[in-house]
Amino acid sequence: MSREKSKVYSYLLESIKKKGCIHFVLIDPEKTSPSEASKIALTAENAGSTAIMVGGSLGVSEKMTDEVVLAIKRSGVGIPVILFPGGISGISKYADAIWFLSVLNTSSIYHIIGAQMQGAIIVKKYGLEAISLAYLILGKGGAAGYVSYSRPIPFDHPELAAAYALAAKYMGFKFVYLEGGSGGDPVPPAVIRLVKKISEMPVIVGGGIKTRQLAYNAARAGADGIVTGTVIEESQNLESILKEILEGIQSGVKDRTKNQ
Ligand code: 1GP
Repeated sequence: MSREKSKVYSYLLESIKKKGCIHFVLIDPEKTSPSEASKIALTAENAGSTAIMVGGSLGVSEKMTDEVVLAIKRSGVGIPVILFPGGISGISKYADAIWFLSVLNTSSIYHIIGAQMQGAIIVKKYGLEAISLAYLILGKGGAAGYVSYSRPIPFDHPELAAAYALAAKYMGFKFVYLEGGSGGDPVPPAVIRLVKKISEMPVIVGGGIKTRQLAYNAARAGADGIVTGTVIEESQNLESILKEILEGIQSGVKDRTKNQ
């Protein structure tokens, strides 16, 4: 993709409008080699995923990020590559855009604005499109919650997540991300539903979505985007797991519309 201002952002919004809920594959450069990454990205594009996210919480250097993004780009993948950085070493000049994220429910100022201040200048230098993302960590929080000094929002308090999302909207964030923690328990539908209802923001959900049913549940509850990482990394049959997740999303959207 060319580096027009807001190009990826507009593409995401249009895709959400068209599909009701979009799918992102998350590739962690610490767990996935460049050649595996390009295979995953090509398969995801063919299956109907909207974009590829690249990032991880631990052990990811800029070189590793560059190598994975470059391999994806060189294999001819046409959908955008969006960085999902766990820190300032997760920024690659070869990506199309970056989730410019702030962990709103952390107890550490560094994870709200410190890393962002250091990274902003690199993002500008590389000419990356920055898409602001309010990152909320829920449930057990996983590695992302631990490394970012978060106070994860309990799953049985959806009103807290909704209040954060509304604040994020008033602060001008473009997207909100509900993170259950990689490989953990997925964010419950009741949380997604309330966040969407109260904030009316584009809501992305990730963490622990491993089956058609879980993708269905999140899409039906109103998620605008669903991220899957672990299940793709661990899969022996990429085509079939991607097909399952995409089918779950589509039928969740269908049933959501039916019941409105
Ligand atoms: C992690 O939400 C993402 O940041 C994806 O989680 O690896 O469990 O799919 P999974």
